[in-house]
Amino acid sequence: MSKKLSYLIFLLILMKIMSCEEIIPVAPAENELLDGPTEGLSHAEQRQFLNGDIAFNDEVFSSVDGLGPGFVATSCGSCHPGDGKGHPFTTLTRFGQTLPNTLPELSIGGPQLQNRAIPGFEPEKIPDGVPFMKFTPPAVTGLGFLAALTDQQILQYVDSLDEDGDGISGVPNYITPPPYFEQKWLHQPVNGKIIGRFGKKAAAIDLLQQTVSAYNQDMGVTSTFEPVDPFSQLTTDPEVFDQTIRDVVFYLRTLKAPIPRNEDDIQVLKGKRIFNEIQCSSCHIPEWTTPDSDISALSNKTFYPYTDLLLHDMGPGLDDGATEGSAETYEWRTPPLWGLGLSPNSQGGSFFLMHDGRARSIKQAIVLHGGEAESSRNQFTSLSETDKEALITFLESL
Ligand code: HEC
Ligand code: HEC
Ligand SMILES: [Ca+2]
Ligand SMILES: [Ca+2]
Ligand SMILES: [Ca+2]
Repeated sequence: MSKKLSYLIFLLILMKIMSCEEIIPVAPAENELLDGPTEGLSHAEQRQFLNGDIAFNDEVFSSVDGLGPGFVATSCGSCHPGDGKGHPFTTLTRFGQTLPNTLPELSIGGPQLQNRAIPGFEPEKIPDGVPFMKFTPPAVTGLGFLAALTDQQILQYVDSLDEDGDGISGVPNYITPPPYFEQKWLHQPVNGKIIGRFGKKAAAIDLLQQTVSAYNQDMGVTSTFEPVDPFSQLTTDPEVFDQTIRDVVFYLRTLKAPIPRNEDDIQVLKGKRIFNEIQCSSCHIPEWTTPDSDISALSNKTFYPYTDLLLHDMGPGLDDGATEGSAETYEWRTPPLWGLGLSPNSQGGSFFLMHDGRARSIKQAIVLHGGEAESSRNQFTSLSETDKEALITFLESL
């Protein structure tokens, strides 16, 4: 081989190596990612987590495997990318839930709009004059810890009549369980109803209910749990296996809690102090501990979701005109704040906060708080600029 040729080959190999280095991204640190299992799962549990992961993220439905006829999206992961919050592009639209203010005939096809349809079908349209509401997809990480709590634990923060006079009166959303509901020891029925924990108005009791209705309402995929197609109202053969639903529920139960970053930073510590001082922590309850669980990795674990899972009157500015369970039109469940700082990663690089994504920054989200949170919000707006910044630095570290 000539000297020139071997030099050329050497150069080509070098270029190849260098270009590979450019293409292969540096793996992000564990605390920058939401996706991943809780620590301490057994091998069998890790396998089920993986099966659920595949069903949630990789299983894309089409008309041959049960999608539609009406649907909103083709996989769970397309709305909950990387298990994080979704972009407003994947917003769900609901309508006709404004009872008792709306005529029942205006609720036909509600509560959810299936705005896409498989070939040969017309997508659903909202009837003229019917108000509609938008919901951006929330992150789904750490939910197993919230699902593991007992109703008794949630009830300790209820103060319906605001007896302590701080202007805050969280109430639970009592939900009529679906026929397939599996009562666990941690649930405490009141007149046959159970406390809802999931969804923006806490209308889903557990992760099974949330998953079953997501397949049904978001993808038009029926199951033995919910055999009625939302579009045609006809009963169909199950289009997803029970086992797949179980695996997805297991996946949601065992997704890790988001890991905070820069916890010891002076600004973060200062912001955390302010968060408590101006009553943010009255609704966004920082710390909880799970009781015993059938998944040992979830047993007796202290975790930091920053929610009370209760409904609060958030004022007329956030009233969406829709009720759910016992939730009024102006009531919202305190959303967890863990993972908040990572939201832009799955929302196309910027923030879309609050139930419909209208807040484009953390500061805007805080300023939109009204109702029971008005005093807390006013305390925020009268903070000095440096204190505001510290608070936001803390929130970004979650
Ligand atoms: C079209 C977009 C879309 C699809 C597809 C979708 N979701 Fe969701 N998901 C949402 C929205 C929006 C909410 C909030 C709904 C509400 O508040 O009622 C939500 C809520 C949830 C929650 C509750 C989170 C919380 O903090 O309370 C879970 C769990 C969940 N989805 C799981 C799933 C699973 C499992 C699938 C697939 C079977 C799925 N989602 C498919 C948009 C979607
Ligand atoms: C009365 C209870 C209450 C208090 C007090 C409160 N919040 Fe909230 N917070 C909520 C509720 C409920 C929402 C959801 C409202 C919505 O989606 O429209 C929310 C939403 C948020 C969000 C947006 C989360 C997201 O994922 O979209 C942030 C950030 C936030 N609160 C921070 C704070 C801070 C900081 C304080 C203190 C200044 C505070 N909150 C005080 C109940 C409260
Ligand atoms: Ca179907
Ligand atoms: Ca519909
Ligand atoms: Ca109170």
